[in-house]
Amino acid sequence: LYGVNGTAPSVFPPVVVAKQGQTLKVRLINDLQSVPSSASQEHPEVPFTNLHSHGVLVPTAAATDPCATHGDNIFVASNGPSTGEPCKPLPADSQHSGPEHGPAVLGQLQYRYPLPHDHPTGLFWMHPHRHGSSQTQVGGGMSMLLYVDPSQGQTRVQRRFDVKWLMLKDVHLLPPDPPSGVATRNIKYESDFCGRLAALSEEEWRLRRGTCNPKDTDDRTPSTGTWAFPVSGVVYPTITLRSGKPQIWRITNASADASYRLQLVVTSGSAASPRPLRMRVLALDGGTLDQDAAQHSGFDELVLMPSARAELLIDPCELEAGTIVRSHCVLPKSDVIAELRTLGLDTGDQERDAGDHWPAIALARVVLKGDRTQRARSMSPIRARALQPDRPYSPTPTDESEQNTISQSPRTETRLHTMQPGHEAQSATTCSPVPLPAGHVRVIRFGNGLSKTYWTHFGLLATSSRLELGENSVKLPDIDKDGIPKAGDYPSFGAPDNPSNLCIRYGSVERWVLVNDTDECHNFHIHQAHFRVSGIALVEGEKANACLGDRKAAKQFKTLHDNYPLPPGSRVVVDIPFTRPQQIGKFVYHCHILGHEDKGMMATVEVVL
Ligand SMILES: [Cu+2]
Repeated sequence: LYGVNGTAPSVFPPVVVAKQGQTLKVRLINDLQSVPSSASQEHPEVPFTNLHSHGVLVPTAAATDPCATHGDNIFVASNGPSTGEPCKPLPADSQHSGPEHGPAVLGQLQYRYPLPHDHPTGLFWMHPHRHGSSQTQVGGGMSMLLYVDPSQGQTRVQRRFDVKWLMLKDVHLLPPDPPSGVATRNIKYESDFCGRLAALSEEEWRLRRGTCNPKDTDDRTPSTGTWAFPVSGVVYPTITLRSGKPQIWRITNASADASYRLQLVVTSGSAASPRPLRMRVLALDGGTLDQDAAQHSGFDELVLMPSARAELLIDPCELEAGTIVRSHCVLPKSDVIAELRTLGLDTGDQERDAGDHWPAIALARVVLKGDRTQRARSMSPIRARALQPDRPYSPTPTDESEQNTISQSPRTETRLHTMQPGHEAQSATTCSPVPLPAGHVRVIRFGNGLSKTYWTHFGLLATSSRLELGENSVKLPDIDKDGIPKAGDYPSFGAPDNPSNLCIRYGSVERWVLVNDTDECHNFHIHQAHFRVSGIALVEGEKANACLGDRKAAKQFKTLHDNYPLPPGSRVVVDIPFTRPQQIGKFVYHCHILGHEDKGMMATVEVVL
């Protein structure tokens, strides 16, 4: 749980809203207590923690002195309060960690995040990023939202809407441990705790309001605990839309591991099966959709893997809750009652015992207020632009003609972002980029164990190949001939001389092919960078691609993402510009299912001049 500026720690701490060009200064106070081992389900909690600003393009600025001010540097951690001094470096031999963790301190950590003037506006978030503890700490509730507003503040269009923050984070609550009295979260919970995924009757949905019990017993206080799915800290809240006042929902999946498959359904009226409403998506994962994409972004359901975010336009007229006559909308006289649900999601094939099985939960009651006056309102088109500043951010364009080569062009040919004063990044070079073989692109393979025995092994294997990109195919002739590597061939984070730790020249735009060699979904994330998706190849079958949801259409989007779902067996081609001076330094790329990240599905990137 986080407390901010003196507020009590909460599952839903205050939202930080910053403007482009502003500098955010954060003091991290580590009040984590060691959990007694009798109450812990796995191992005693070692209270190392730190902070990461997800999706935010600021320098890592790893200070040599761990007590000095850092940028978005995850290679430093605090090991709890210090007596006397606000910050005291821990000797290297007492850090209980390998060199991959970086230095640690007792006491406070200082962070400084200078947002560039052209930083993308949108929804981001902050959470701890200590390798090995990420799942426990984020899953226990440690996260908060960060929104970047245009530098001139909210536009007139934005003020037309009511903004709702919907922070989704599941918490598994156990009864208090009798000897210690500590209420703990069972960190070994099973994703099928509430039973395997199946279609629910309306009667069963009523038993799933905000929580589910083990295998759906009616016992409200079972000894094995309750699994709660609060929305912004409240279990099954009511969200009310005043008539004629549309809302923007800013939704974040801040769960450590759980995926959501959101649907908004009308439950009032006499229909036996409720009707889904089309949701308008304006932004995904910190990237505003372009106008054309937003116009066609009517989604019946929206899949959010861990750390995914979406901004939705919730207008009763757009939702087809009203009657439309000649581009005017008339709301019904009486209220329409709807429900925001997650339909549940398999991230792997149940029959092959792969992946996780996230439950169906009724998340919130939604009241669309009626209009007794039956006034006809003129309808305005969807404006994703409403989320953007007047002068929009324009990313460095990638070279469309260079389909099969990474564009490691001379730096003079790549438009670089200018450095603003005070945004200096780390410049000490510790690696030198090794060019890929001629005509090759970088390939990142996601791997894990092939049997239950090796299930805890997760890793990333960086390699390279020529690329043959078709309409719906991604062929890698240099590696496809060799088949899928053995489970042990995917190095885990911290492995010595890890070939997946990359060294990249500042100024390059790299094309990466993300290859999911496993039977379950992963969610690719890279720090300090936004990327564009330029090709997707999927294995056949709707079930296999559940975690992609309606993003199947998203490959035409020009949107810059900081996350992207990788269905089992999929290949996703992304172009990543390393053209911002803030990117110089060392950071990580990883799967954002934090159980996978903690088990090693992460590697480093170092960008050098
Ligand atoms: Cu994963």
